[in-house]
Amino acid sequence: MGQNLFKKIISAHLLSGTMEPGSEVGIRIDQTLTQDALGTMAYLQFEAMGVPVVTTKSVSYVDHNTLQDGFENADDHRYLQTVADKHGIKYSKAGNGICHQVHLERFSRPGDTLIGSDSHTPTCGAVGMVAMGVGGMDVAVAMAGGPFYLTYPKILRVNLKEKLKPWCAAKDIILELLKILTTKGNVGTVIEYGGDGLESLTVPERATITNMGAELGVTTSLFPSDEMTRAFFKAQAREEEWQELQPDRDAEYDRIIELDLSEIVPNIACPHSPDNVRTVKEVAGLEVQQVLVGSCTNSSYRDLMMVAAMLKGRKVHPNVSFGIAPGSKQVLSMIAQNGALQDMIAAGARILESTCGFCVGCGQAPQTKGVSLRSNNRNFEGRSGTKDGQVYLVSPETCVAAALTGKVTDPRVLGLEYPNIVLPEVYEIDDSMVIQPSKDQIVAVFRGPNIGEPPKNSPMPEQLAAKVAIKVEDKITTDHIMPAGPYLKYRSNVPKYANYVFYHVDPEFAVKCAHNKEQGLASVIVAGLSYGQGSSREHAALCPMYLGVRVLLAKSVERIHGANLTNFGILQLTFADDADYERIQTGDELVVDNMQQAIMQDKVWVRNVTQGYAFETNCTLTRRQREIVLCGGLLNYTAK
Ligand code: MIC
Ligand code: SF4
Repeated sequence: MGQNLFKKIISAHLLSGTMEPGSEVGIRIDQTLTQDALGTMAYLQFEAMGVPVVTTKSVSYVDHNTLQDGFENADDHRYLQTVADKHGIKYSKAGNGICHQVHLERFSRPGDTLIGSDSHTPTCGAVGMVAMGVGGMDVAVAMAGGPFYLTYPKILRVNLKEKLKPWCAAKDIILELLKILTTKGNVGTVIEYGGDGLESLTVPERATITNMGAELGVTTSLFPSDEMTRAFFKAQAREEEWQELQPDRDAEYDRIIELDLSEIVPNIACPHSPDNVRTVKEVAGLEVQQVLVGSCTNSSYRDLMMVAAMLKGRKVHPNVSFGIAPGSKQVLSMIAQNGALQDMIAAGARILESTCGFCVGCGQAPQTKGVSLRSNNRNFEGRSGTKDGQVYLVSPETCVAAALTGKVTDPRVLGLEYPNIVLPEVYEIDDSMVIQPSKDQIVAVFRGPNIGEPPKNSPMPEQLAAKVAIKVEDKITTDHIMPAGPYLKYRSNVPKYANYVFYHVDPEFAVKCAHNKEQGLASVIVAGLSYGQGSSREHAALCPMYLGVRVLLAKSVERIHGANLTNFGILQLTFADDADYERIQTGDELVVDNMQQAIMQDKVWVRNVTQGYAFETNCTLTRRQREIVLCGGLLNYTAK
């Protein structure tokens, strides 16, 4: 049997382990990326490792929070620039664009491995890279030359056939897959796309699909590197970095799904989950108050040319606020030069900065109960900044249809001529907003008062006594655990940010943990299925750790969040019997005895002292991960 593409790339980077589903492999990392909201912690951790210059091709982006409402944000940016300069990291200034869009354009390379402290890092899988979202600590270790460990996944092949009909977009393909596979239960899977349908899908369209693999919860998604990829590299003046990469014809897969592109119709993910997908036709007629095009999912040159062509000579509906955030300076500059930007402005669109902005709740919060149609990838409750905001996820085509009519509208019924968007043969190349590092060891790293030390955990005690501080249900996202938006500016200040853990779920959470601490008890989080979906933000582990959380008891845990918990020394256990989830209550006091021994078993017994019973839990960590947890996290483990 031949090899699939994932296996080919991993075997070229394999440092330890066997490539079998479920076993841990260590791999060499070629490239890393970070963004401002999670970069500061990654670089503070990197500094703590004492390595002078990174061993990887690394880029530090500023794209998430550029509002600079107060000194914190600007201070963080200056810290990032100086620390990058000193340690050999390229620095992409605010305004240069969204990390995944820029990385795809300027740094991606078929066959390379990339990890990034952002869950949408798999976007670069569009050009045949193995690109994965991880916690900042893992990025720090890779930059220092250490291996990256992952559980070898199962490979799901998605065979695409035929081609999309007019007005049906790449976004509709990935929404269709979300309908089929949902956001739950795909941990430990990698998606490889193949089939004749590839021929008609351009690199930016492929990137929309790999980008939202993050919402499926898969480890990564990848496309082969073919002639379409070559054309993209040529147009980016980087043809020499291209190489062809295909799976073997008789490659092995764990599962195969067929998807007929000609049957895909405009789709819409309804509040409050990316897998709550219906057809646009089913939701048509709903009044819309806000439309936003942008984010790392849909802000490419192709997308914005489509938007401009649909807007040309028309006006945005009087009741709609329509914002457009181009994905990168390259995109913005090109649409400015070819007149497309003017068509947007004339139609009444609001031109926003080339950043994540609205997507991460930095501005553009919708009105009370407002319906907002967006081209991005997440519509978790409250993420927009308005708790009762109703966010729907759609293609740029469907966005414009709503912006013009004021209602959810299937773009096929608008009666417009379908624009023929031709991708440029040459993109505008100007990398002047990427600052090359001096690697000068005497550079003074700027540290504003908002930047603290990364807190360390203590080793796991031999007898762990803890109290359940919160019990939550299924599909708790990292946005529930560690809200972004207005609190983003505290990302470098853990003691301050920790006050907001579970802020919108139980505002008393931090206080309860502090109370447990006073009584000499650790805290426990109890959760349902798919705990920790969404963002890679390690603060969702780091801040609970700071508050004294030592154990997560859940029905299941998502990959990146699970890895972050281990990195910060929080033990994750899953219920052997769901009935035990039902029985346990907030405030219950729990005990795990003989931790050194207990943690090395696949079954760990937990005593519920309050209710007077003991129950069994599963521990699925690898031996290395168990040792990390015992040490109280990766920093302690590495030091040891
Ligand atoms: C997101 O889309 O949720 C973010 C903001 O990009 C996060 C990173 C973060 O929390 O800073 C992600 O996806 O990892
Ligand atoms: Fe930025 Fe949104 Fe993409 Fe996250 S999902 S990287 S916030 S654009």
